[in-house]
Amino acid sequence: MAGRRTLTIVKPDAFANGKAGLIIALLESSGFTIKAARVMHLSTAQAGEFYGVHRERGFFGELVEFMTSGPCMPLVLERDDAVATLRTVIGATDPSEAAEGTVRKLYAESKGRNAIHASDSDDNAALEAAFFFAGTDVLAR
Ligand code: 3AN
Repeated sequence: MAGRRTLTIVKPDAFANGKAGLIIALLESSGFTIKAARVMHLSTAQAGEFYGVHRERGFFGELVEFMTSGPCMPLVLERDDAVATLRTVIGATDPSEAAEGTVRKLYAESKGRNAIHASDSDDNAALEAAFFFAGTDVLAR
């Protein structure tokens, strides 16, 4: 059975554009409840570790620079079929390809500055949640 929790990050472009609250409202209106949240400014080391899987990609330096350019907000979210549902709610990586009403269609600037991250599997959701939160910082129920 698909898991009920996923990890999202409201990215620095959303903060710079004053859209963080609107994005969180859209997530809540899509049936997610917030189980953990923090506002933080990632270091270069943290951003590089989090996106380590992309280290060899041409956009890696740009991605780390962007993710460290301002505050971001990791959240643990809960609802049925959390990972797949959140991927649908955020839309395609490139906002020009994102469906109407998705977070990225509404709020992303570009493929790089794309407003939000969402875990792509239950296993990665657990790993990514542990990257940002101690177990005691995540609501148990
Ligand atoms: P998603 O975030 O939709 O899972 P991935 O896993 O393909 O997309 O890419 C991870 C992140 O890397 C994206 N959210 C985006 O910020 C960045 N990224 C992906 N492709 C590009 C690109 N061509 N140029 C700049 N940044 C990119």
